[in-house]
Amino acid sequence: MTRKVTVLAALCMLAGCTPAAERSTGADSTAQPNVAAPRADSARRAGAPPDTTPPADISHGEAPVGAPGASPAPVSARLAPREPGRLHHVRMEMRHATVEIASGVKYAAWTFDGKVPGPVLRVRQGDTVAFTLVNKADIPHSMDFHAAEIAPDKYYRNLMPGDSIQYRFVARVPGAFLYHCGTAPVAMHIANGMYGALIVDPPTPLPRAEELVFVQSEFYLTRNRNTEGAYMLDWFEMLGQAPDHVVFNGRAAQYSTHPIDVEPNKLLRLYVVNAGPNRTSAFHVVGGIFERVFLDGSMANPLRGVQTVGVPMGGGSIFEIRLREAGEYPFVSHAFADATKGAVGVLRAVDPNAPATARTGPPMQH
Ligand SMILES: [Cu+2]
Repeated sequence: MTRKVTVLAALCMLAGCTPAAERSTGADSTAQPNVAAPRADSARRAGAPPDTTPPADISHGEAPVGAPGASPAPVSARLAPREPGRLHHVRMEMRHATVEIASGVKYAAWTFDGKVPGPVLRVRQGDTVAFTLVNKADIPHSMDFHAAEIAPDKYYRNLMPGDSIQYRFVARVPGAFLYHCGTAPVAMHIANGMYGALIVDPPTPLPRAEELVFVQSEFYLTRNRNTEGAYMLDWFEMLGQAPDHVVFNGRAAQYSTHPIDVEPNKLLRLYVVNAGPNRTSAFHVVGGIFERVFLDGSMANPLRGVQTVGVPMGGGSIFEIRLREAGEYPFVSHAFADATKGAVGVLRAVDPNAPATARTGPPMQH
């Protein structure tokens, strides 16, 4: 038991979190029972009310919605076409980097290629991935490709600082797959930002569509920031599964403040991968019904005509939908605590032939 606590404390120090003994004497110890009092730095805490005052003038407007013509989001959700060829050389560096996870909120992340999530990869069923992984961080890390069928003890092993590994695998199964660092404790490495999506297309192309990719994940923040002003992982909040931010593509509500323009009635295909580590994504588009859903990426028996589909941690589903008229359509995790914490965005269906003044309809009320 003592050793367990010691190991946990060491891991905690590694992650910069606050040990339990310190927390019990911290600022929150004076909080009244049964009162969800925001902490001192409440502006970025999940316990604080959302800063939509007045609320966004849109149903399900859990975050401010950008004006027409808003600049693109910090991370593009557009899924790029696959590179030609059947052999894909992929090189990734694992390094620690400060990233922005919500407006004005910096986080000391562990990353693939300096980004959270890591780069989106795309291949076709039967393609070979020639992978090189380099550890530029000062602690061990590794890689676990859900799209691969290979022996973990050979290929997913820990790389010490400065080490690298090279191997190949064939992407035999189509789908929307997670990749993540698999170094123990895995929850720590995922919660710190080490994940991404690998899309494997079927050999017969799916119908032509506008394609977007969303990786959902969570952040659990320490009370204090490091010398660079960045928050770190609070290990105990992570164990308690109470994130401060739940995000698509690494930043809370970025597609609400920067809606994604699409066309009415055009087929959309959304690849939704959930890195977690703890929260299921109850993926839903307000004002739409999914025509088809490839549940957890399976091409065998798509669901047809469904409203909300759970994407589990470590899973990825492919959603096809058409937005029937011009307007703003929020997409959310229908676990609304998580939407409030940032798992929300807006698809803005804009008729390319409509005058700019007619591009948004009247707000709906529920
Ligand atoms: Cu790692």
